[in-house]
Amino acid sequence: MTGTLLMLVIGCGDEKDTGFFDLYDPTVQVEPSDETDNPNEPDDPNEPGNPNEPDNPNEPGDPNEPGDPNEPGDPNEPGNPNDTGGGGGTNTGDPDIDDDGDGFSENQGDCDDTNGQISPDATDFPGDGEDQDCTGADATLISVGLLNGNFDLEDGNGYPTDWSNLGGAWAWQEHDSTIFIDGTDSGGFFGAHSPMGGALQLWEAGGANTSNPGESVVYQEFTTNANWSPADKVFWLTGWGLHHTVDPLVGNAEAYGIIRCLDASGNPQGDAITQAINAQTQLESWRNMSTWVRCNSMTETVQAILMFHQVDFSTDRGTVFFDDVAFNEAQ
Ligand SMILES: [Ca+2]
Ligand SMILES: [Ca+2]
Ligand SMILES: [Ca+2]
Ligand SMILES: [Ca+2]
Repeated sequence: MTGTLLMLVIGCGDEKDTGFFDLYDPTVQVEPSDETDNPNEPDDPNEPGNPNEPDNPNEPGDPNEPGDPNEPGDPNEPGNPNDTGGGGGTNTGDPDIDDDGDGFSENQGDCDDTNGQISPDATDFPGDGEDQDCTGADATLISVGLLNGNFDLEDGNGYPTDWSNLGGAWAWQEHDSTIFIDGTDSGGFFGAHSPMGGALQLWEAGGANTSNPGESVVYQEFTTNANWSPADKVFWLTGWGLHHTVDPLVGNAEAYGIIRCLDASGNPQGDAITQAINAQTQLESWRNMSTWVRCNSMTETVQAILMFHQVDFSTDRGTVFFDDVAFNEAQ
């Protein structure tokens, strides 16, 4: 709104004052820019540099005149602390200059001062062979301690062992033998994931989750202790999701994974959501899902969450299966 208004104001001004910048100012003496330079006359901002005249911060650098901190760098002139080197944009080689503009010079820990995506503040994506955060090595993923991520263990009530169920929503484990539809127990529609084990089944809460209507949720959480803290760490949640012709997702029903960072009072300090399984997702085909987030310094607890979400209780329906979920921190 403000931007639109500003543009309108500028537009009106331009229309009314078209000639403003052309007004003649008798106090400014402008010499023609195409005349031959004269070593004895005052400097001219529009003419090429002259080695014998005083330096001018507005004209291109001259290889033989002293460096000017405000002009673009010249490869042959004496060192200029603010220039970007001959041609600009490449590394000057000066370890005290932040050449790529990421906030760190070499002496401040930038291990690649020609790449603004690499610095001590960058996120190091694990397993890509690149050390984006300048620790000296590519990040690796270390388990946070997620249990029963393959959903092969269930408690006496048929719920997945070690997972908490939030708000009375409907979410629990099913073994493939109980949902198998073609009469054999050799894999069925679970395919590559848990052909003989369990998977998490989530479906619509239909309002049964009174604290978060429309959500069916299971989660595990990890809280600061004497040996570990989630503060300032990057977490990755990965897993597989599937829906099937038996009870496909319809309407705006969808399911996804979430990482949520919480402070000591339970207030959100950042989160991230994976790709969703929804009505448009190919049926009977496991989809790989992943996301990552850097929890901030206030974070005391981090949660790995799997959710089925409805917007409209009457039209958003179906069943989603999750399997082989992992929750890691990057180190
Ligand atoms: Ca830098
Ligand atoms: Ca850099
Ligand atoms: Ca990396
Ligand atoms: Ca690293």
